Amino acid sequence: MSELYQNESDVLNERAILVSVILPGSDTPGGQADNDDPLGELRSLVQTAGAKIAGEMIVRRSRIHPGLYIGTGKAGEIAEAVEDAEANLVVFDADLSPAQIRDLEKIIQCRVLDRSEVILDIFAAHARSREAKLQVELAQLEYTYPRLRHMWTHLERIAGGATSAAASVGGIGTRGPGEKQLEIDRRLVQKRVSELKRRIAEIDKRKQRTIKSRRGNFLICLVGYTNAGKSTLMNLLTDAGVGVADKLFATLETRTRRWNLGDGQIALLSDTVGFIGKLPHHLVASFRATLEEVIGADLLLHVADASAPGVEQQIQAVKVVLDELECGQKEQLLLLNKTDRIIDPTVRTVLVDKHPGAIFTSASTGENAQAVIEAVLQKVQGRQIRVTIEANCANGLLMQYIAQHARTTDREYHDSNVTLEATISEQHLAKLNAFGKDVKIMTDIEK
Ligand SMILES: Nc1nc2c(ncn2[C@@H]2O[C@H](COP(=O)(O)OP(=O)(O)OP(=O)(O)O)[C@@H](O)[C@H]2O)c(=O)[nH]1
Ligand SMILES: [Mg+2]
Repeated sequence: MSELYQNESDVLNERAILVSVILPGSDTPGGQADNDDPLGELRSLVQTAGAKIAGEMIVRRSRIHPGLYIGTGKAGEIAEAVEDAEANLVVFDADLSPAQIRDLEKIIQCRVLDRSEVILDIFAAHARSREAKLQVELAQLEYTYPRLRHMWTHLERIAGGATSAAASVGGIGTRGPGEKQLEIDRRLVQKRVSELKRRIAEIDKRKQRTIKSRRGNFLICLVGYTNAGKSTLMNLLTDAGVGVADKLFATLETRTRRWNLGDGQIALLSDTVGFIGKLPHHLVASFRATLEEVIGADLLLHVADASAPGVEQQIQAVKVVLDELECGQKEQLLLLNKTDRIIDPTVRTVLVDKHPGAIFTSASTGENAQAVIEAVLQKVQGRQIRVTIEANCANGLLMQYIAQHARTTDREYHDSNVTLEATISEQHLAKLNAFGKDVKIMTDIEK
């Protein structure tokens, strides 16, 4: 295979064979999202990471082989497929242990990557902000490093000097800061991990402060499977000018914009990193700071690609991640997006039955944008309550909050205080309480 590495462009021309292992009773092998096309998602991931698909294999097994993940015979078949297709990479739609990868590479005689390594590689290529870069570096050191380390020494043996060329120009699983650490001693890596954790925690704290300073605003977060159309919807709803791409994980950072809902209501809308099935637990943890907005949100807009054959599995995968973030019980609206792509009308009927409260949208044609605004407005305004508010006029922030969020029907001044008869939503009322002794609320005239 060394002739494949003759020059840089050859090295970049990665040709991958995809392997999915299906076990009995597992409907969603390896975290893929579509039973009719078990390798559909891995294919998109690998293409997004920049490799060409040279072949695909589906392996059915009664159980996982503890040493190799698949049996020796199957590993031999993959080795043959690699040779026939002139591939230089094999990607498994599962998470493999470093030892499994090492042993598979011995038989297959080329690089073997697992699903998480491909995802991390995409994250590394897409990370722009300092925060995202630190998070990717941490995740790579914790996950990829033990694998890369053995891979390097091993590949040096099987491919001669070829891998150093591969390292210098990059390939899937070698991009990002992880590769720089390869020569560094494990102890230094541990030191770097602690340093990264400390810096991420600092950013996290700053973020928490920003979120707190937005107290009084209604925070809405777009969440959903990667490529569902979150950023496109954000642009449609707020003219945000956020980057959109037909790639997985186009967005790696949260962006927040003011959203004028009309009727005097302003909310904040955040776009977030997309979710994916079977994201390794610590990867979710690394990106927790990025998802801080989700944790602090008052309402989640769950965007799903209604035209994707695996939409139900994608919706479930998002729910699993939300539960992991302890946000599963938050107020939510499901937006079934990309309706312009649905050709078969029964698809809609089935979705309506399954998700009665959902809104069908198309971020491309603008279908139902108004319906989304109205549904959100209802949530923002919540149940309106009539109250009597006694407030200290000297507290400017408090007066401003009342002016923005309460509808006053009557007011009476006495000394430095004002007594207002007003209508206010439950959420805003709860936040009004946070102004402490400067405000007294009487809800005895609740409707
Ligand atoms: N046909 C159609 N395409 C859409 C629609 N919404 C988004 N897209 C396309 O789908 C692709 C992904 O859209 P994004 O808005 O980047 O998706 P995202 O959910 O932000 O994805 P990540 O940031 O990668 O998680 C882009 O090519 C969009 O143009 C829609 O309603 N209809
Ligand atoms: Mg996006």
